[in-house]
Amino acid sequence: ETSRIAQPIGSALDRFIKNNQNQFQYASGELSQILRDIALASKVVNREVNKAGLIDIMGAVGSTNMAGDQQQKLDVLANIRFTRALAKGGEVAALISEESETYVDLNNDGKYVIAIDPLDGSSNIDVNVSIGTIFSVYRRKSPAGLPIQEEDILQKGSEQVAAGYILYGSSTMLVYTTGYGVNGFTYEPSLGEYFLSHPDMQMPDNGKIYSINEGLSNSFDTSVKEYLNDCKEKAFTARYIGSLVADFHRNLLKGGIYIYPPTAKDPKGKLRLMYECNALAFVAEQAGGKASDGRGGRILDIQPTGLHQRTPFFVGSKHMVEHAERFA
Ligand code: AHM
Ligand code: MG
Repeated sequence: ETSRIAQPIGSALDRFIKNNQNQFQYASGELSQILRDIALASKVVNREVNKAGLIDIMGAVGSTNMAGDQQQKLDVLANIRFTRALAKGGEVAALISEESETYVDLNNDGKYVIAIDPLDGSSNIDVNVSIGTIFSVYRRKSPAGLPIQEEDILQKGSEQVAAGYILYGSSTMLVYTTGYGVNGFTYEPSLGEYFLSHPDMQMPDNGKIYSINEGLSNSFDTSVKEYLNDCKEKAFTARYIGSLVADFHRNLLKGGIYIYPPTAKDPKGKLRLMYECNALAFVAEQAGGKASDGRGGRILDIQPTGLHQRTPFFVGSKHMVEHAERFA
């Protein structure tokens, strides 16, 4: 039984996960547990993100410690929170993170591999602008019990069994897919729970928003420049937060396209295939949208060759991405 189960708006995340467990290709509560662990860590990170502006003040007020406890940077802290939460349950064999040079070995008996960008858009923390966490869940290929292999880590996005993001915005939201549509949950801080607020999310096929760092346009390919001219001729709306999760989320709800093309500084684009692009590509496709490298190559079909590999990223409303590709 793998059909979509209608859930009433307002379902608590835990109940939702439990009720949908029968959709998972590999039975067992393991994937459910991973999703719960990610949700739990995100609540801790959310609390820390909300206090970000107070850290210096509180630090000064409470600074009796002459040894000088160094305040950890929030992105480092978020990495620790998610790693700990995912290590605890034993389901995860290895974790790869934008914050770590190589993969982190967790438990050889675990059946899953996680890729995560614990706190994306971190340059936005100090200015009180939305930031996010992005995650992908893969099933390992080698048998559990053995040390983790390269083939377990370097999997294509099309092999994700779950993916999603947390947006720390004016509300905090968790949006994820296990391959049966996309559901969005809003965090209720006083209850400490996520509740289903956006069931079966669908990205509009078309939109009028384009999101790109146009300040870099001198070094864009002609095709991208021409597409941007087309957007202006149509008097589209330019919106760029500079936090991928927030830009993506807005376009998911309203219809739009996000582009990070090759630039002089980043000839392959800036964004990382395994921590940023794959998860959002999976969510986009599950919501009826599209994600490509801008030249007709599906993001989810790229075979990664390195952990921190980058790719040009065109993601959003299906017709907009297809139209942008026509200029290439
Ligand atoms: P980060 O992983 O160092 O935070 O960089 C990723 C961020 C994305 O959230 C955002 O879309 C992009 O970088 C913005 O880059 P730019 O400032 O070049 O426009
Ligand atoms: Mg990032």
